[in-house]
Amino acid sequence: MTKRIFSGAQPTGNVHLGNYLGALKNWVALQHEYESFFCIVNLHALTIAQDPALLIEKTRDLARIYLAVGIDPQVSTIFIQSDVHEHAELTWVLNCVARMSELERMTQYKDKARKQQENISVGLFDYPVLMASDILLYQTDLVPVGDDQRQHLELTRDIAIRFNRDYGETFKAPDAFIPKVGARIMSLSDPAKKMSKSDDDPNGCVLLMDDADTVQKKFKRAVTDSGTEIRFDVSRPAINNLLEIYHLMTGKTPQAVENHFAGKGYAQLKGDLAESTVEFLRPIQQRVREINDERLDEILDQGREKARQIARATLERVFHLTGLKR
Ligand code: ATP
Ligand code: LTN
Repeated sequence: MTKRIFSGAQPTGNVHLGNYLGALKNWVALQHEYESFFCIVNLHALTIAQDPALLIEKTRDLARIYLAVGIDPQVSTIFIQSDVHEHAELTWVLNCVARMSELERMTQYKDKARKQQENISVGLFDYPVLMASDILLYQTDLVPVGDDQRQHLELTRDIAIRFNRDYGETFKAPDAFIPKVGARIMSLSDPAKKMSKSDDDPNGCVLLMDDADTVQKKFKRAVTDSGTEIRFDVSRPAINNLLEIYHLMTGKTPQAVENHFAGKGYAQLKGDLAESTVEFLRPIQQRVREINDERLDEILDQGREKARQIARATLERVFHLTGLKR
């Protein structure tokens, strides 16, 4: 049987190079080998305050990005999380399987809670259980994500295994697919932090929809390390990050990248990086503009129906085994 992949992104901000290189790029590459489900996780977005009208808009924008980067709706299912009620329903059941102590250990929760202090929603705490429900509903084999999601995937496996043990074999325990290169693209303004939409400094993060001037400006301002040699070196995280992005943008091998920059300076690296990124983004931005609203609705409607069918079957079994339904 064809194996399945499931992944998702939150419609909370603008998609950046980190999201693309760590996750979306691999979704596109894997979609022809696997039966694929790509979700816009708007329930997750609600874990921090959102403007309702803007959330609707961002949800559709993210769907356009999925299509523009190359997710093919003929082979992959694209849908909105809140369109499939089973996600919320399974979350309740799995809330009764997950342990407080497990969730308290989640580093993403700890980081986000530290930033919000006063108004940490229960939803933010419960975020990983909702994510486990997303994945487990579809009997997923593989979950392509960035490195920051590793711990959530381990929790998902633990929840699946515990449910199966306590109630009977139901869920597949999924594996994470985390790329060797690109799983953790760092901020251009602080290479100790990951590139993130929620970063206070907008210059750290190159957005897929940034225009050419903005891309150039952001790379120009990128911090660098001491030393002048341009080569891959993990002990010089700023240059390493820029080279990693260049390698992924151009498809040149690391050796070819080093040869290209041998004897050259940082200004050249930043200029070339900006140029290849602008070239890379141009067709994506063009496609975003071309996607028409009706076609988008059609794709999301079809996605919802396909996703529901599978989600319903899993939830039926869960309700049956837990005594929620005869
Ligand atoms: P952000 O921190 O940018 O707000 P997020 O993790 O909250 O991102 P999502 O849109 O839900 O945002 O993430 C989509 C995917 O992008 C996930 O698989 C995540 O692991 C990946 N990702 C996020 N940031 C990076 C990064 N800097 N490098 C590589 N992958 C990343
Ligand atoms: N937590 C993920 C987004 C997400 C996800 C999922 C990823 C929600 N549900 C299911 C893969 C599979 C993040 O990247 N922030």
